[in-house]
Amino acid sequence: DRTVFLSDYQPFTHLVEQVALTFRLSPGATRVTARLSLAPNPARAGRQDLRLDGEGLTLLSLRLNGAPLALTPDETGLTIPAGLLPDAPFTVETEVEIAPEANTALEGLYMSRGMYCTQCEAEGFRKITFYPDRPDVMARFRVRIESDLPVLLSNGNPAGQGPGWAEWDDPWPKPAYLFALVAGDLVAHSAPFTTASGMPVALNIWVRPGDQDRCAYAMDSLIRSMRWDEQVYGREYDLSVFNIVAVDDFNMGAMENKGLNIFNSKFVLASPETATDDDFGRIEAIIAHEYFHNWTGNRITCRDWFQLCLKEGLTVFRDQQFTGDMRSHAVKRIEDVLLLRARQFREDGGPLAHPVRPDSFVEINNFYTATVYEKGAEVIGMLRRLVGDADYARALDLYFTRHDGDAATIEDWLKVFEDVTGRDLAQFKRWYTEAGTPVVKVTEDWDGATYSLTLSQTNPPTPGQPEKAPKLIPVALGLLNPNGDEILPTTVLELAEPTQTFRFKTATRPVPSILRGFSAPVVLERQVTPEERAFLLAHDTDPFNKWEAGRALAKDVLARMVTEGASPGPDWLDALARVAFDETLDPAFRALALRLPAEDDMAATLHAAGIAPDPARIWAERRRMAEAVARHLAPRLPALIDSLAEPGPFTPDARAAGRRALRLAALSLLSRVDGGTAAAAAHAGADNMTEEIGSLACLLDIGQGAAELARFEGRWSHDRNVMDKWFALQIAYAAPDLAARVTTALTAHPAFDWKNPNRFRAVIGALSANHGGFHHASGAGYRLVADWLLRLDPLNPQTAARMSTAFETWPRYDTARRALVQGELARMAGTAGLSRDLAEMVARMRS
Ligand code: BAL
Ligand code: ZN
Repeated sequence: DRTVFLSDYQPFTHLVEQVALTFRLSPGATRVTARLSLAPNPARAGRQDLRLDGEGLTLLSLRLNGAPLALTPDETGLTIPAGLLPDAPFTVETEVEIAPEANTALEGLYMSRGMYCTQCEAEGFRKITFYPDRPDVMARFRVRIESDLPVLLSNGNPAGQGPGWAEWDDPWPKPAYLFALVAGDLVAHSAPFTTASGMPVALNIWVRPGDQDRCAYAMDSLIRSMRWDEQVYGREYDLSVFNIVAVDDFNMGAMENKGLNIFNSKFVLASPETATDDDFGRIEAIIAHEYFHNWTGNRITCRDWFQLCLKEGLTVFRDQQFTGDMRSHAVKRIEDVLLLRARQFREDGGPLAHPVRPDSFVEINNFYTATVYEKGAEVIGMLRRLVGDADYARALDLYFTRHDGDAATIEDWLKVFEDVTGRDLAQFKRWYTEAGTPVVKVTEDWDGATYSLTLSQTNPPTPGQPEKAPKLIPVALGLLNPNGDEILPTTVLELAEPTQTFRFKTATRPVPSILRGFSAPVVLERQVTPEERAFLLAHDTDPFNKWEAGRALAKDVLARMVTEGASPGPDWLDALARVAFDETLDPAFRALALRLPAEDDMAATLHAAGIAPDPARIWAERRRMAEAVARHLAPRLPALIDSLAEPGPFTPDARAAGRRALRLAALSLLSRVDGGTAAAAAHAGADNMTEEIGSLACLLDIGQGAAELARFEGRWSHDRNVMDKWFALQIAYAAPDLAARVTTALTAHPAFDWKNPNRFRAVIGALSANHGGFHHASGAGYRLVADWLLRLDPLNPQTAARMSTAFETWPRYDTARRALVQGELARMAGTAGLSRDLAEMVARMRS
């Protein structure tokens, strides 16, 4: 059992002052020499063995203070016994051999189409050399790379180069997980930057020759991120160069290695012809996220991997703020909550639920989750609401001055808030230590003079945490009077007890707008009439709750369609039409309001109401709902579509993107009544990928588009990122009965390179995201996904394990489906040689 516990933490036995690495690159036999300058750690009493992590390394030589040592590593590392070690600073030198071309796990040093690159977070550095591979060991790295490839990059500042070699020196002590190396035939898209205090920085985005004209948006996003962090958080960049490299084979979105960010190419490369508005938005957000890590993650890192949310929650929160400032806070908040509910609430309500700060793990790669990231960001948003903007800013300043250069903990983080505000945050800390989504029930009363709002919280049991104490929940409240005037502007109530009543003097019975801005990641339960929801949709001054009211109405309607065979009534359709055609509202907001509830969301909602969801029925009723909306809005859709046409060349800004989003939402509805005429015309005339693929989706959704799909493939077969969209779209729009068959056919396509994580996710991930198809009563969806996970696992356990979360929702469904999922989980668990990654996930989902 390799379970690691937070409670077992001890500082490392030694300090690493300096690391000198030399790489002699060769695809099958790369030599890595490492010279570590070490000293006993005064925090650990007595003489200690030195344990260096190392996996899959062929040890060629080992020296202690220059003298050869004959020691044999074990499966996971190398121990130099205390008896051999001096009680003073000393050096350890190793030479190892590794084979990057044979590294299919994409962790450590590997190759992606002829270029070398690395991924070390969380524990990949141990696959490169023997080293204390833990984040609290921070050292200065100097790196020499020897290779004939033209571009040789590592962290820090350039320290010399010549034919066949380059050296890099990183002045900032860092943990090994932030190490990076890239070597390849690359070209740079470059730009200069000057920091607020006048330091020049060379910015480079390195890509394959031919891709350099698709970096402008990423570069612009980087420059805006750097300026924003100076202006909003007072954080400047701290090296003379900042390099970003785009690679095609990557397990994650991107990685914040110090001074050398490595990105999945799909989050760098963009042109109007190849990238959608969503792609542009994600590129901006991920470039910002990785850049912001330079302070929240790199300058201040995590003491141990249990503290992962310290850097991830905070950095997600920061990138959300940035996107809000760049685009629209209202739209960004709605999109973030949609994602939070779709991913994190789903995780928190199932067998994989874990606290934002877990207290044990088998494989840390399995904890890069929506809970650590997205709920981690929500927790910071709550903290900011509780202390206010000014104290949040003061606390962050204190965090940066107090902990710069530290490997810190959640306790350190909360302490700066306590010190700045004088508040005791012990109760608030439960958000970090307890899993599960709290449910807040609302009852209310008005006696003619006083309005009483009673809030009660329950904290559901989660794996390993049957009982929970009440949390401190900030509930942002506004009150409207019946003519729509706001009589109480947004006020933060602090719900700390199991039940609390809040009273407000008012001579009219108010309509409450509760949990404005989604002020806490909770489920709100309240009996609300459709009339009141429609009132809030029309009048709420809080844009999130205005959208939420419409959302709740739509979910109520769809739930009744699924459970009672009801039909959408005119009140809801009229309310929706009013928003759709309200020109005073942001088009992006209107597009979001027109988005129908997702099938997976409906399944969760029905399950919460005690009803086993029938995926086929949800799919069919959701289509019937879309058709009813389409018929109701149809007469005004052509004019709306025309009015949203963008004259002039494509721009990726939020305003233009919002207009395209609404135009495509309208086009999708119109397709249901015009037989696809308008969508086919839009597709033929599209001059950007947003409209090209958006109109194709409209056609696929009504069972058309075969010719367009074929033409699309012919046009884009040379572009991997665009072809991922082609694969995913066909599966996303396949009807439940066809989804597994369409997927199987696409896995036989010559371009289905299943070892490439993006392509694997585009196909197998698309099937698991097709709710009706994945949960098909035949079990074909479950079987196909499990087959492919088992095939991928020996090569790339990290991606296989992450994608296994498709199965986490099984407790929602009927006995037959549960048995089918349990059968697949048992089959996976019983497979010989299953990776630690996938084994842990499967075990957690079975229990
Ligand atoms: N640190 C892993 C990638 C990211 O969250 O930025
Ligand atoms: Zn991150």
